[in-house]
Amino acid sequence: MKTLSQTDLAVLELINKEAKRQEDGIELIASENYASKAVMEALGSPLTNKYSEGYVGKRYYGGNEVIDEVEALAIERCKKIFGCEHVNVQPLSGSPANAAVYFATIKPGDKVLGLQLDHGGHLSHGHPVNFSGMLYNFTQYQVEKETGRIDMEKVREVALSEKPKMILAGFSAYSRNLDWKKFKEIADEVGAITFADIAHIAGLIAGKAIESPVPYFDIVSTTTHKTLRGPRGAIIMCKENFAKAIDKAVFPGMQGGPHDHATAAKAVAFGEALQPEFQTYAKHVIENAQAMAAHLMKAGFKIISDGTDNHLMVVDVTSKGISGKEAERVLDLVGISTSRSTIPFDPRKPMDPSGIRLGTPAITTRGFDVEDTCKVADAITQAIENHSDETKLKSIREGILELCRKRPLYDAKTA
Ligand code: DSN
Repeated sequence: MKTLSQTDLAVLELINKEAKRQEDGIELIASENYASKAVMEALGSPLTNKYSEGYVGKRYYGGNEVIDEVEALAIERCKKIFGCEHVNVQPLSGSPANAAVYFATIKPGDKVLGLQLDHGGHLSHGHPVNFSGMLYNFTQYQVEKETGRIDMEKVREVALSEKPKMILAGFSAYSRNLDWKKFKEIADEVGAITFADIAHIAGLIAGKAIESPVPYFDIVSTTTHKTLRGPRGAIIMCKENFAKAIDKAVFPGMQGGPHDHATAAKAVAFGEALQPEFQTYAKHVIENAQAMAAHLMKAGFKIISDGTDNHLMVVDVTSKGISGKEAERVLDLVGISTSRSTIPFDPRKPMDPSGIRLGTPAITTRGFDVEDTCKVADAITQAIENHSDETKLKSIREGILELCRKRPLYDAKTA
Protein backbone atom coordinates (compact mmCIF):
# COMPACT_ATOMS: atom_id res chain seq x y z
CA MET A 1 0.00 0.00 0.00
CA LYS A 2 2.68 2.40 -1.16
CA THR A 3 0.40 5.30 -2.03
CA LEU A 4 -1.70 5.09 1.11
CA SER A 5 1.46 5.16 3.21
CA GLN A 6 2.25 8.54 1.64
CA THR A 7 -1.24 10.04 1.74
CA ASP A 8 -3.23 8.75 4.71
CA LEU A 9 -1.35 7.22 7.59
CA ALA A 10 -4.43 7.25 9.83
CA VAL A 11 -6.32 4.84 7.57
CA LEU A 12 -3.22 2.82 6.73
CA GLU A 13 -2.53 2.28 10.41
CA LEU A 14 -6.05 1.00 10.99
CA ILE A 15 -5.81 -1.36 8.00
CA ASN A 16 -2.49 -2.68 9.29
CA LYS A 17 -3.92 -3.10 12.78
CA GLU A 18 -6.83 -5.14 11.44
CA ALA A 19 -4.50 -7.20 9.21
CA LYS A 20 -2.41 -8.03 12.30
CA ARG A 21 -5.52 -8.94 14.28
CA GLN A 22 -6.49 -11.34 11.49
CA GLU A 23 -2.95 -12.74 11.24
CA ASP A 24 -2.58 -13.30 15.00
CA GLY A 25 -6.05 -14.62 15.71
CA ILE A 26 -8.19 -17.61 14.93
CA GLU A 27 -11.32 -16.84 12.97
CA LEU A 28 -14.24 -19.07 13.86
CA ILE A 29 -17.09 -16.76 12.88
CA ALA A 30 -19.05 -19.09 10.63
CA SER A 31 -19.93 -16.40 8.08
CA GLU A 32 -16.37 -15.12 7.60
CA ASN A 33 -13.52 -16.22 5.38
CA TYR A 34 -10.27 -14.92 3.88
CA ALA A 35 -10.60 -13.76 0.29
CA SER A 36 -7.55 -14.41 -1.87
CA LYS A 37 -5.14 -11.63 -2.77
CA ALA A 38 -6.42 -11.92 -6.35
CA VAL A 39 -9.98 -11.17 -5.16
CA MET A 40 -8.70 -8.20 -3.14
CA GLU A 41 -6.70 -6.87 -6.10
CA ALA A 42 -9.82 -6.91 -8.27
CA LEU A 43 -11.68 -5.06 -5.50
CA GLY A 44 -8.98 -2.40 -5.38
CA SER A 45 -8.96 -1.89 -9.15
CA PRO A 46 -10.04 1.11 -11.30
CA LEU A 47 -13.37 -0.65 -11.90
CA THR A 48 -14.54 1.12 -8.76
CA ASN A 49 -14.65 4.32 -10.85
CA LYS A 50 -17.43 3.26 -13.21
CA TYR A 51 -21.19 3.72 -13.37
CA SER A 52 -23.06 1.06 -15.31
CA GLU A 53 -26.75 1.05 -14.39
CA GLY A 54 -28.48 -1.54 -16.53
CA TYR A 55 -27.33 -4.93 -17.75
CA VAL A 56 -24.86 -6.36 -20.28
CA GLY A 57 -25.42 -4.60 -23.61
CA LYS A 58 -28.20 -2.39 -22.15
CA ARG A 59 -26.61 0.32 -20.00
CA TYR A 60 -27.77 3.81 -19.13
CA TYR A 61 -24.18 5.17 -19.29
CA GLY A 62 -21.54 5.18 -21.98
CA GLY A 63 -18.11 3.60 -21.75
CA ASN A 64 -19.32 0.24 -20.51
CA GLU A 65 -17.78 -2.03 -23.15
CA VAL A 66 -15.25 -3.46 -20.67
CA ILE A 67 -17.70 -3.64 -17.77
CA ASP A 68 -20.05 -5.63 -20.03
CA GLU A 69 -17.28 -8.18 -20.51
CA VAL A 70 -16.56 -8.31 -16.77
CA GLU A 71 -20.21 -8.90 -15.88
CA ALA A 72 -20.64 -11.46 -18.68
CA LEU A 73 -17.60 -13.35 -17.40
CA ALA A 74 -18.92 -13.41 -13.82
CA ILE A 75 -22.28 -14.70 -15.13
CA GLU A 76 -20.66 -17.38 -17.30
CA ARG A 77 -18.47 -18.68 -14.45
CA CYS A 78 -21.34 -18.65 -11.97
CA LYS A 79 -23.53 -20.67 -14.34
CA LYS A 80 -20.69 -23.16 -14.74
CA ILE A 81 -20.38 -23.61 -10.97
CA PHE A 82 -24.04 -23.92 -10.04
CA GLY A 83 -25.67 -24.99 -13.31
CA CYS A 84 -28.34 -22.31 -12.93
CA GLU A 85 -30.50 -21.13 -15.84
CA HIS A 86 -30.13 -17.43 -15.01
CA VAL A 87 -28.07 -15.38 -12.57
CA ASN A 88 -28.01 -11.74 -11.55
CA VAL A 89 -24.55 -10.88 -10.19
CA GLN A 90 -25.33 -7.28 -9.16
CA PRO A 91 -26.84 -7.54 -5.63
CA LEU A 92 -24.76 -5.59 -3.16
CA SER A 93 -25.23 -8.03 -0.29
CA GLY A 94 -27.42 -10.76 1.15
CA SER A 95 -30.32 -8.77 2.59
CA PRO A 96 -30.72 -6.55 -0.51
CA ALA A 97 -30.64 -9.72 -2.63
CA ASN A 98 -33.39 -11.29 -0.54
CA ALA A 99 -35.38 -8.05 -0.67
CA ALA A 100 -35.15 -8.16 -4.47
CA VAL A 101 -36.39 -11.77 -4.48
CA TYR A 102 -39.50 -10.88 -2.45
CA PHE A 103 -40.01 -7.72 -4.49
CA ALA A 104 -39.89 -9.73 -7.73
CA THR A 105 -42.22 -12.52 -6.71
CA ILE A 106 -44.72 -11.61 -3.98
CA LYS A 107 -46.78 -8.66 -2.74
CA PRO A 108 -46.68 -6.97 0.67
CA GLY A 109 -48.93 -8.95 2.99
CA ASP A 110 -48.41 -12.24 1.15
CA LYS A 111 -47.74 -15.34 3.22
CA VAL A 112 -44.22 -16.84 3.37
CA LEU A 113 -42.79 -19.74 5.39
CA GLY A 114 -39.27 -19.31 6.77
CA LEU A 115 -37.06 -20.69 9.53
CA GLN A 116 -37.31 -18.73 12.79
CA LEU A 117 -34.23 -16.58 13.56
CA ASP A 118 -33.46 -18.09 16.98
CA HIS A 119 -33.83 -21.58 15.47
CA GLY A 120 -31.13 -20.84 12.89
CA GLY A 121 -32.88 -18.59 10.35
CA HIS A 122 -31.85 -15.11 9.23
CA LEU A 123 -33.19 -11.63 9.96
CA SER A 124 -34.28 -11.28 6.32
CA HIS A 125 -36.31 -14.50 6.60
CA GLY A 126 -39.23 -12.77 8.28
CA HIS A 127 -38.02 -11.45 11.63
CA PRO A 128 -40.44 -8.78 12.91
CA VAL A 129 -37.70 -6.12 13.30
CA ASN A 130 -36.58 -6.62 9.67
CA PHE A 131 -38.23 -5.28 6.49
CA SER A 132 -39.14 -8.87 5.59
CA GLY A 133 -41.21 -9.37 8.73
CA MET A 134 -42.70 -5.89 8.48
CA LEU A 135 -43.81 -6.13 4.84
CA TYR A 136 -44.69 -9.79 4.41
CA ASN A 137 -46.80 -12.17 6.41
CA PHE A 138 -44.24 -14.73 7.58
CA THR A 139 -45.04 -17.92 9.42
CA GLN A 140 -41.91 -19.32 10.98
CA TYR A 141 -41.10 -22.99 11.26
CA GLN A 142 -38.79 -24.26 13.97
CA VAL A 143 -36.41 -27.08 14.81
CA GLU A 144 -37.53 -29.86 17.15
CA LYS A 145 -36.67 -29.44 20.84
CA GLU A 146 -35.36 -33.00 21.25
CA THR A 147 -33.30 -33.29 18.07
CA GLY A 148 -32.42 -29.71 17.11
CA ARG A 149 -33.46 -30.66 13.56
CA ILE A 150 -36.17 -29.49 11.19
CA ASP A 151 -38.96 -32.06 10.94
CA MET A 152 -40.17 -31.95 7.33
CA GLU A 153 -43.55 -33.44 8.27
CA LYS A 154 -44.12 -30.43 10.55
CA VAL A 155 -43.09 -28.06 7.74
CA ARG A 156 -45.61 -29.81 5.51
CA GLU A 157 -48.36 -29.48 8.12
CA VAL A 158 -47.71 -25.72 8.49
CA ALA A 159 -47.58 -25.33 4.71
CA LEU A 160 -50.90 -27.15 4.26
CA SER A 161 -52.64 -25.04 6.88
CA GLU A 162 -51.07 -21.67 5.96
CA LYS A 163 -50.99 -22.08 2.14
CA PRO A 164 -48.04 -19.67 1.69
CA LYS A 165 -47.18 -17.98 -1.61
CA MET A 166 -43.51 -18.78 -0.99
CA ILE A 167 -41.51 -21.34 0.97
CA LEU A 168 -38.06 -20.22 2.04
CA ALA A 169 -35.36 -22.71 2.98
CA GLY A 170 -32.04 -21.48 4.30
CA PHE A 171 -30.25 -20.53 7.50
CA SER A 172 -27.43 -18.76 9.22
CA ALA A 173 -27.11 -21.10 12.19
CA TYR A 174 -28.30 -24.62 11.37
CA SER A 175 -25.78 -27.41 11.13
CA ARG A 176 -27.76 -30.05 9.23
CA ASN A 177 -28.39 -30.59 5.54
CA LEU A 178 -31.72 -29.38 4.22
CA ASP A 179 -33.96 -31.75 2.27
CA TRP A 180 -34.34 -29.58 -0.85
CA LYS A 181 -36.39 -32.18 -2.68
CA LYS A 182 -38.88 -32.47 0.15
CA PHE A 183 -39.20 -28.67 0.38
CA LYS A 184 -39.97 -28.62 -3.35
CA GLU A 185 -42.57 -31.41 -3.02
CA ILE A 186 -44.32 -29.53 -0.20
CA ALA A 187 -44.23 -26.28 -2.18
CA ASP A 188 -45.73 -28.02 -5.20
CA GLU A 189 -48.49 -29.46 -3.03
CA VAL A 190 -49.56 -25.95 -1.96
CA GLY A 191 -48.59 -24.11 -5.14
CA ALA A 192 -45.82 -22.05 -3.49
CA ILE A 193 -42.68 -20.52 -5.02
CA THR A 194 -39.48 -22.12 -3.71
CA PHE A 195 -36.72 -19.81 -2.52
CA ALA A 196 -33.41 -21.07 -1.07
CA ASP A 197 -30.96 -18.76 0.70
CA ILE A 198 -27.66 -20.66 0.55
CA ALA A 199 -25.49 -17.80 1.84
CA HIS A 200 -23.73 -19.97 4.39
CA ILE A 201 -23.21 -23.08 2.31
CA ALA A 202 -22.70 -21.79 -1.25
CA GLY A 203 -18.99 -22.66 -1.16
CA LEU A 204 -19.73 -26.19 0.06
CA ILE A 205 -22.21 -26.59 -2.80
CA ALA A 206 -19.74 -25.10 -5.31
CA GLY A 207 -17.15 -27.55 -3.98
CA LYS A 208 -19.62 -30.40 -4.45
CA ALA A 209 -19.46 -31.34 -0.77
CA ILE A 210 -23.19 -30.95 -0.19
CA GLU A 211 -26.32 -31.12 -2.33
CA SER A 212 -27.49 -28.09 -4.31
CA PRO A 213 -31.05 -26.74 -4.32
CA VAL A 214 -30.52 -25.23 -7.80
CA PRO A 215 -32.06 -28.17 -9.72
CA TYR A 216 -35.20 -28.09 -7.56
CA PHE A 217 -35.79 -24.48 -6.49
CA ASP A 218 -37.26 -21.57 -8.44
CA ILE A 219 -34.91 -19.03 -6.88
CA VAL A 220 -31.62 -19.33 -4.99
CA SER A 221 -29.77 -16.40 -3.42
CA THR A 222 -26.35 -16.33 -1.82
CA THR A 223 -23.78 -13.94 -0.53
CA THR A 224 -20.37 -14.34 -2.14
CA HIS A 225 -18.11 -13.75 0.87
CA LYS A 226 -18.78 -16.68 3.19
CA THR A 227 -17.82 -20.26 2.26
CA LEU A 228 -17.70 -19.08 -1.37
CA ARG A 229 -14.66 -16.97 -0.36
CA GLY A 230 -15.23 -14.02 -2.67
CA PRO A 231 -15.79 -10.30 -2.10
CA ARG A 232 -18.65 -8.98 0.02
CA GLY A 233 -21.70 -9.11 -2.22
CA ALA A 234 -24.44 -11.44 -3.41
CA ILE A 235 -26.03 -13.09 -6.42
CA ILE A 236 -29.51 -14.35 -7.28
CA MET A 237 -29.93 -17.48 -9.38
CA CYS A 238 -33.28 -18.51 -10.81
CA LYS A 239 -35.18 -20.49 -13.39
CA GLU A 240 -35.57 -18.72 -16.71
CA ASN A 241 -39.26 -17.87 -16.07
CA PHE A 242 -38.27 -15.69 -13.09
CA ALA A 243 -35.28 -14.03 -14.83
CA LYS A 244 -37.02 -10.87 -16.04
CA ALA A 245 -38.75 -10.20 -12.73
CA ILE A 246 -35.55 -10.77 -10.72
CA ASP A 247 -33.48 -8.49 -12.96
CA LYS A 248 -36.13 -5.78 -12.83
CA ALA A 249 -36.33 -6.05 -9.04
CA VAL A 250 -32.55 -5.68 -8.60
CA PHE A 251 -32.31 -2.80 -11.09
CA PRO A 252 -34.16 -0.45 -11.24
CA GLY A 253 -36.27 -1.84 -8.38
CA MET A 254 -33.80 -1.95 -5.51
CA GLN A 255 -30.43 -0.68 -6.67
CA GLY A 256 -28.77 1.89 -8.90
CA GLY A 257 -25.31 1.33 -10.30
CA PRO A 258 -23.75 -2.08 -9.62
CA HIS A 259 -20.36 -2.22 -7.91
CA ASP A 260 -18.29 -3.23 -10.92
CA HIS A 261 -15.09 -3.76 -8.92
CA ALA A 262 -17.05 -6.23 -6.78
CA THR A 263 -18.45 -7.91 -9.91
CA ALA A 264 -14.87 -8.42 -11.14
CA ALA A 265 -13.89 -9.82 -7.74
CA LYS A 266 -16.90 -12.16 -7.88
CA ALA A 267 -15.64 -13.37 -11.27
CA VAL A 268 -12.21 -14.02 -9.74
CA ALA A 269 -13.72 -15.94 -6.82
CA PHE A 270 -15.92 -17.97 -9.19
CA GLY A 271 -12.80 -18.80 -11.21
CA GLU A 272 -11.15 -20.05 -8.02
CA ALA A 273 -14.23 -22.07 -7.05
CA LEU A 274 -14.07 -23.82 -10.44
CA GLN A 275 -10.59 -25.20 -9.67
CA PRO A 276 -10.33 -28.79 -8.42
CA GLU A 277 -8.59 -27.52 -5.22
CA PHE A 278 -11.84 -25.85 -4.22
CA GLN A 279 -13.52 -29.25 -3.92
CA THR A 280 -10.75 -30.36 -1.57
CA TYR A 281 -11.24 -27.14 0.40
CA ALA A 282 -15.00 -27.72 0.77
CA LYS A 283 -14.42 -31.30 1.93
CA HIS A 284 -11.85 -30.16 4.49
CA VAL A 285 -14.13 -27.42 5.84
CA ILE A 286 -16.70 -30.10 6.74
CA GLU A 287 -14.08 -32.53 8.10
CA ASN A 288 -12.70 -29.79 10.35
CA ALA A 289 -16.18 -28.81 11.55
CA GLN A 290 -17.06 -32.41 12.34
CA ALA A 291 -13.76 -32.91 14.20
CA MET A 292 -14.36 -29.73 16.20
CA ALA A 293 -17.92 -30.74 17.09
CA ALA A 294 -16.82 -34.22 18.18
CA HIS A 295 -13.96 -32.80 20.25
CA LEU A 296 -16.17 -30.26 21.99
CA MET A 297 -18.86 -32.85 22.73
CA LYS A 298 -16.18 -35.09 24.27
CA ALA A 299 -15.23 -32.13 26.45
CA GLY A 300 -18.80 -31.94 27.74
CA PHE A 301 -20.34 -29.24 25.52
CA LYS A 302 -23.84 -29.63 24.13
CA ILE A 303 -23.86 -29.08 20.37
CA ILE A 304 -27.31 -28.37 18.93
CA SER A 305 -28.40 -31.44 16.93
CA ASP A 306 -25.36 -33.32 18.31
CA GLY A 307 -23.03 -32.56 15.43
CA THR A 308 -22.80 -31.01 12.01
CA ASP A 309 -23.15 -31.85 8.31
CA ASN A 310 -21.69 -28.52 7.18
CA HIS A 311 -19.20 -25.84 8.25
CA LEU A 312 -20.87 -24.63 11.43
CA MET A 313 -22.18 -25.62 14.82
CA VAL A 314 -24.11 -23.91 17.61
CA VAL A 315 -22.67 -24.72 21.04
CA ASP A 316 -24.67 -24.36 24.25
CA VAL A 317 -22.05 -23.09 26.71
CA THR A 318 -24.29 -22.67 29.75
CA SER A 319 -23.44 -26.08 31.18
CA LYS A 320 -19.94 -24.67 31.76
CA GLY A 321 -21.39 -21.90 33.93
CA ILE A 322 -20.94 -19.18 31.33
CA SER A 323 -23.23 -17.30 28.92
CA GLY A 324 -22.74 -16.92 25.16
CA LYS A 325 -21.77 -13.26 25.53
CA GLU A 326 -19.18 -14.03 28.21
CA ALA A 327 -17.82 -16.98 26.19
CA GLU A 328 -17.44 -14.70 23.15
CA ARG A 329 -15.55 -12.16 25.33
CA VAL A 330 -13.23 -14.73 26.92
CA LEU A 331 -12.46 -16.33 23.56
CA ASP A 332 -11.68 -12.86 22.14
CA LEU A 333 -9.16 -12.45 24.98
CA VAL A 334 -7.27 -15.57 23.87
CA GLY A 335 -7.44 -14.59 20.20
CA ILE A 336 -10.37 -16.71 19.00
CA SER A 337 -13.19 -14.82 17.24
CA THR A 338 -16.66 -16.30 17.56
CA SER A 339 -20.20 -14.95 17.60
CA ARG A 340 -22.65 -15.37 20.44
CA SER A 341 -25.78 -17.17 19.32
CA THR A 342 -29.20 -17.99 20.60
CA ILE A 343 -29.98 -21.68 20.86
CA PRO A 344 -33.41 -23.06 19.91
CA PHE A 345 -35.92 -22.38 22.74
CA ASP A 346 -33.30 -20.22 24.44
CA PRO A 347 -34.37 -19.14 27.93
CA ARG A 348 -31.88 -16.22 27.71
CA LYS A 349 -32.07 -12.91 25.79
CA PRO A 350 -30.52 -12.49 22.25
CA MET A 351 -27.91 -9.96 23.50
CA ASP A 352 -26.68 -12.46 26.08
CA PRO A 353 -27.83 -15.85 24.81
CA SER A 354 -26.89 -19.40 25.81
CA GLY A 355 -24.66 -20.25 22.88
CA ILE A 356 -21.86 -19.43 20.55
CA ARG A 357 -21.73 -20.24 16.83
CA LEU A 358 -18.49 -21.67 15.47
CA GLY A 359 -17.45 -22.31 11.88
CA THR A 360 -14.42 -23.63 10.06
CA PRO A 361 -14.39 -21.91 6.62
CA ALA A 362 -11.70 -19.36 7.56
CA ILE A 363 -9.31 -21.65 9.44
CA THR A 364 -9.55 -24.20 6.62
CA THR A 365 -8.57 -21.52 4.09
CA ARG A 366 -5.62 -20.82 6.35
CA GLY A 367 -4.56 -24.45 6.03
CA PHE A 368 -5.70 -25.83 9.39
CA ASP A 369 -6.12 -29.60 9.32
CA VAL A 370 -8.02 -31.82 11.73
CA GLU A 371 -5.12 -31.91 14.19
CA ASP A 372 -4.88 -28.10 14.29
CA THR A 373 -8.66 -27.87 14.60
CA CYS A 374 -8.67 -30.21 17.61
CA LYS A 375 -6.06 -27.95 19.22
CA VAL A 376 -8.37 -25.01 18.70
CA ALA A 377 -11.24 -26.99 20.25
CA ASP A 378 -8.99 -27.76 23.25
CA ALA A 379 -8.13 -24.06 23.58
CA ILE A 380 -11.85 -23.17 23.50
CA THR A 381 -12.56 -25.70 26.24
CA GLN A 382 -9.64 -24.55 28.36
CA ALA A 383 -10.50 -20.86 27.97
CA ILE A 384 -14.17 -21.37 28.85
CA GLU A 385 -13.44 -23.67 31.78
CA ASN A 386 -10.83 -21.24 33.15
CA HIS A 387 -12.59 -18.01 32.22
CA SER A 388 -11.65 -16.25 35.48
CA ASP A 389 -8.01 -17.39 35.57
CA GLU A 390 -5.94 -14.64 33.92
CA THR A 391 -2.66 -16.59 34.01
CA LYS A 392 -4.26 -19.56 32.33
CA LEU A 393 -5.90 -17.33 29.70
CA LYS A 394 -2.53 -15.72 28.93
CA SER A 395 -0.90 -19.09 28.36
CA ILE A 396 -3.80 -20.16 26.08
CA ARG A 397 -3.25 -16.93 24.10
CA GLU A 398 0.40 -17.92 23.63
CA GLY A 399 -0.66 -21.32 22.27
CA ILE A 400 -3.02 -19.63 19.81
CA LEU A 401 -0.25 -17.33 18.58
CA GLU A 402 1.98 -20.34 18.01
CA LEU A 403 -0.74 -22.03 15.94
CA CYS A 404 -1.23 -18.85 13.90
CA ARG A 405 2.49 -18.56 13.18
CA LYS A 406 2.53 -22.16 11.99
CA ARG A 407 -0.22 -21.32 9.48
CA PRO A 408 0.43 -17.80 8.16
CA LEU A 409 -2.61 -16.21 6.59
CA TYR A 410 -1.47 -15.08 3.18
CA ASP A 411 1.28 -17.56 2.35
CA ALA A 412 1.92 -18.79 -1.18
CA LYS A 413 -0.91 -21.31 -0.91
CA THR A 414 -3.76 -18.93 -0.12
CA ALA A 415 -2.43 -15.90 -2.02
N1 DSN B 1 -24.56 -11.94 9.40
C1 DSN B 1 -24.44 -13.18 8.70
C2 DSN B 1 -24.06 -14.30 9.61
O1 DSN B 1 -23.24 -14.07 10.47
O2 DSN B 1 -24.55 -15.41 9.47
C3 DSN B 1 -25.66 -13.49 7.94
O3 DSN B 1 -26.00 -12.40 7.16
